[in-house]
Amino acid sequence: MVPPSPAADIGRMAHDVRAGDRAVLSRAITLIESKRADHRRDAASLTQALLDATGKAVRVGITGAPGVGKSTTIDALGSMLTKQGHKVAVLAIDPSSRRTGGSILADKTRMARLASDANAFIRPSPASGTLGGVAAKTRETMLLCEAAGYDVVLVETVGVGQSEIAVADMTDFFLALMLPGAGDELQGLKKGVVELADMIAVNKADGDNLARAKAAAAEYSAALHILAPRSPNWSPPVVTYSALTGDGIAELWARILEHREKLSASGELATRRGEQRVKWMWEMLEERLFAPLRSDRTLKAALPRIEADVAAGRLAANAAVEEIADILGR
Ligand SMILES: Nc1nc2c(ncn2[C@@H]2O[C@H](COP(=O)(O)OP(=O)(O)OP(=O)(O)O)[C@@H](O)[C@H]2O)c(=O)[nH]1
Ligand SMILES: [Mg+2]
Repeated sequence: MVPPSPAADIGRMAHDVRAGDRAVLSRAITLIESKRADHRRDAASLTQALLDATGKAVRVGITGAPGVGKSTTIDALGSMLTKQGHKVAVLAIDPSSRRTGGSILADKTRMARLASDANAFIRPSPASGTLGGVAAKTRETMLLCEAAGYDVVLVETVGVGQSEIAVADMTDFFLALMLPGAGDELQGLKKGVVELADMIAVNKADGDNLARAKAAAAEYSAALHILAPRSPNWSPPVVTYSALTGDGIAELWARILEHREKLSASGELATRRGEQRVKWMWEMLEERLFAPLRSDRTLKAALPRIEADVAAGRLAANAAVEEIADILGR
C-alpha cells in the first residue's frame, strides 16, 4: 500500500480543523507541539493553510498569583460566554511545570462546567521546554483554535514575569487578577504586570471580603493613575468581582469588549497584532537558532568552566564568545 503523502494529510487535517472537528484539532495541536523536524515542517504547512481562518477571536490573557481564582474565573466567564453562543478555547502557559501534575490546567475540577461544555476546548500547557518554546506552541495552538471556530481564546498564566510578557504578547487584552488584600495590595503590583495590564480585577469580592476588595481596588486605582497607560486609547480600569457567585463577571466581559471597540476603531488592534506577529517570528527564529547550542555535547561540557572563568574575571566575555563560536563551528 502506498502511504498517503504528507501534503494530502495536511490538507485533510486543515479541512477537518476548519470543520471544527475536536479530535482532529487535538491531533493538530499534538503535531504543533512535536519537536521532530518533519512534524515541524508539517505544522508550518498546516498553519499556513489555515491562516485565512485565524485572527478572528477575542484573545484574552489572564494572570494572577496562585489561588487568586484564575481557574474559577475562567470557568465562570467561559460558561457565560458559551451560553451566549460563543465557542471558548482555554490555553495555558506554564513553562515551570514545577507543580505536581505539571500544567496549570491539570486541575479541570476547578473548571468543571467548561470541562464538560461542548462549546469549550481546554488544552493544558505543553509539558516542557523553554519559555520561548512553550509560548511558540501556545501561539500556534491559538491559531488552530481560531481556525476551528473558537471566537474567544483565554490564555492563562501564573504570576511570574517572563511568562506574563509572553501571554501579553499573544493576546489583545491582558487581565491581571488580584486578591482582596490584607496589606498586600501593592505587593501584586509588580511593575511589569501593571505595565502590561489592560484591567485589574480584584476577585473574591463576596461575603466578608467585600469591604477589603473595595479597599484594595481603590489602592490599585490610585497606583495606576501615576503610571503611563500601555495604550493611548485605553485607561486600564480597576474592578471588583466574584468568580464564585458570578457577580461582576458580565462586567468583566463588557470591559473587554469596550477595549476591543476602542482599539479597533483607532487601528491600534491591527497594528498591535501585526507587531506581535513579527515579534513571534523573531522569537521562534531565536529559539530555532539556539537549539543546536543547547544540545551540543562538547559545548555543554565546556560551559561550566567557561562560565566560571568569565565570572572569576579570568576570561574576557568576548573571548568566551569566540571560544563558544569555535566549539559550535568546528
Ligand atoms: N470566596 C471566593 N473564593 C473564590 C473565588 N474564586 C475562587 N475562589 C476560591 O479560591 C481558591 C483558588 O481558586 P482557583 O480558581 O483554583 O485559583 P487559581 O488562581 O486557578 O489557582 P492556581 O491554579 O493554583 O494558580 C479555590 O478554593 C476557589 O474556590 C471567589 O470569587 N470568592
Ligand atoms: Mg488554576
